[in-house]
Amino acid sequence: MTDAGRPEVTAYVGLGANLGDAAHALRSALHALDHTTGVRLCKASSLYRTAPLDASGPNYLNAVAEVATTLTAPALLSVLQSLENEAGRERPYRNAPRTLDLDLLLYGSARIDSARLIVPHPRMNERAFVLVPLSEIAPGQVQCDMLTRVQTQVIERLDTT
Ligand code: A4P
Ligand code: MG
Repeated sequence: MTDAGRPEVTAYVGLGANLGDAAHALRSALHALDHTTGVRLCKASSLYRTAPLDASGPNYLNAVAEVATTLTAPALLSVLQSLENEAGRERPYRNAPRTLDLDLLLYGSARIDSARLIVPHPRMNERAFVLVPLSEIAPGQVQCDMLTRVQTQVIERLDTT
């Protein structure tokens, strides 16, 4: 759903969860994003089962979504954080297992470095759980050598949608 006024910007959102019903959390987040004023869901990757990276706990489910949005990047981040909170996200320690994590990966070609938002996401290029689903829906955003650098990370595409 988008509102009139500002031009739409194409943005990419990384989704992850490894607590509770992770598949349900990711699908619910995609649905909620598409029903947020100023946000239109364009594409969603498959779900991927991934080994925790720099983290402990169960395997993650990860995915990436392409949205068209008339929201500013900080406003979009606020939407993502509200959805995390609605999913019961808790932050007991850094990289703790989570019911839902929504990261703003890219916002058009913007480069943002503020106290609460860094775009492109600073660690996205080190992570197969971002680059593989991103390359599925937006191959132009990911060069082959970027995928080569993360090829030892364990990631499995699931057949479910
Ligand atoms: N923040 C700054 N820039 C952004 C951005 N582009 N998108 C700030 C989202 N948030 C951004 O985020 C911490 C702070 O980052 C926020 O206050 C926000 O203002 P958070 O969601 O509370 O915590 P986080 O996601 O754990 O932090 P961080 O540092 O982004 O974690 P990472 O680096 O994303 O790592 N392994 C697998 N297999 N799959 C995963 O999804 N995720 C992590 C989290 C580790 N290992 C993983 C996975
Ligand atoms: Mg996060």
